[in-house]
Amino acid sequence: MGRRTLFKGAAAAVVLAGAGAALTACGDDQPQPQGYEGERRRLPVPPLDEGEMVDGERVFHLDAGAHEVNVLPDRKTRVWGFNGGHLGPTLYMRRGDRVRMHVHNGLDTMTTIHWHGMKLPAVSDGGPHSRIEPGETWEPGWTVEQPAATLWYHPHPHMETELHAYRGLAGGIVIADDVADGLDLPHEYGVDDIPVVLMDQKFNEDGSLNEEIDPDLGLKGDTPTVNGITAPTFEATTKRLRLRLLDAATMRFFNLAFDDGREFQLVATDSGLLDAPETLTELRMSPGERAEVVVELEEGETTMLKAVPFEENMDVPEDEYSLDFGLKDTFELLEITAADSLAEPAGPVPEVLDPAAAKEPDVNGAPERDFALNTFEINGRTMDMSRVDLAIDHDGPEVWTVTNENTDWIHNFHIHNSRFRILEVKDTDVPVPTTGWRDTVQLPPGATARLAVEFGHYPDPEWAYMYHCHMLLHEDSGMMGQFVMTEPDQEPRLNPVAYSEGLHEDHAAHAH
Ligand SMILES: [Cu+2]
Repeated sequence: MGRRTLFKGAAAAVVLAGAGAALTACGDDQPQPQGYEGERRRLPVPPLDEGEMVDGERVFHLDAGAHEVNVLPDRKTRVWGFNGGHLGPTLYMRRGDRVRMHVHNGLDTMTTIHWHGMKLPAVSDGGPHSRIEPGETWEPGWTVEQPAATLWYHPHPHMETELHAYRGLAGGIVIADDVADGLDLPHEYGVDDIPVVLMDQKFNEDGSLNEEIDPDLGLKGDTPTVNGITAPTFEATTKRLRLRLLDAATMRFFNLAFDDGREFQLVATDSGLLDAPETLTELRMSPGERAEVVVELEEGETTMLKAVPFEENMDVPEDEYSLDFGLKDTFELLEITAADSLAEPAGPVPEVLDPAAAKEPDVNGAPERDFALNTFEINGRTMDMSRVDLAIDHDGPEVWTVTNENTDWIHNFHIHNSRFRILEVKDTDVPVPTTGWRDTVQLPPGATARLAVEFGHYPDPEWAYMYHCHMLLHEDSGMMGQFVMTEPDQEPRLNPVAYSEGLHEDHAAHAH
């Protein structure tokens, strides 16, 4: 077990506490969110963008920019988003589609946009190498070769991901396929199939975002937002709702439940449908994760989706020297009111969803790799854009064993261009969610997770994919590494343009 994590905040607090002042570092310090007084506002539903079919490609246009919006009911906040608003449209694409993105950077600073959860060539992945300078347009393309799922897109610039994501540069992606379309699950977007983008922020008196990055907790906020506003309400017109939940917060884990403790059905995790639904009353999510849940409503009733405390605080010690990750916070997130008359579903939620999802990868003889996360390092190193940490020269699965060596910090672990099954989580009593196909795993202090990982196979020795902690302060502080997919016995050789000067027109992703 690793050493106890040392961090600047605690050291400072100890010095200041000399005269016996009370410390309030711990979880009973419930933040008072802003913008939750008064009447609730209607939940904004991001527009569904199906792209435009051009020469056999599904073509999307995203224009990143800054905008003044009412995140809070009574004050304007300057935020970032795509195509004229806060956050971005929900992109709709189908398995088998060839897609092409036109991502224009209308901001005054460089950023990158990553397609989280997508299997695709590294040159199109949108990691920190794929710089989009102000005024430039990046045009990656790929073929969607994976099952129906809820993915998302978000910024990934080197050491600045947290701030860019905090400002709101994020949106959802719905991948559809025939399996998902054939199921009797809600799928009318905005009516009974609802994106729920969870974030948290801090606001100054004048409504502007408080962008002070705490050295230990980054931009963890005190005010949660859903689809970009505080205190939303959604009026349901159907008896059954599908919520596509996304933890798009920079640092915050959410334990989601309804205020009346009602059961709901988990039907999909990060990478797509489960083979069979799972009945839950609480759902734990960490930054970057998605989950699709189905909830049943009675006519005329009201229920509230809440963030409720992680009872065991995810094994983070509750003393004045440990960080308060907000795991004991309670928030009222999304009110759902049911109309007096609700459309009935055709039948019960199907007992079988995607039978193919039950099949685990055969990892007999698969290569094994170990990753030790400790404060801001993975295997004793912080991120270096010019260093390839590992090369994968085959198209089979691998077993990755990931350990959180910190005894009082939580982490999670996300792998680009992949999906995985969690074979085992050990050395913890925390109930880590393990069902289904995922691209992100939660790691309580001391825990080890064994993952059977399947990668998209797009050999290219010049472009790297990332693996990292998705708590964005941790990622920005170096808790990230790079892997390259190669042909057998091929040496990785990162394109120097990709990490020194940025990606320019003549190096655009069209090559693939
Ligand atoms: Cu972390």
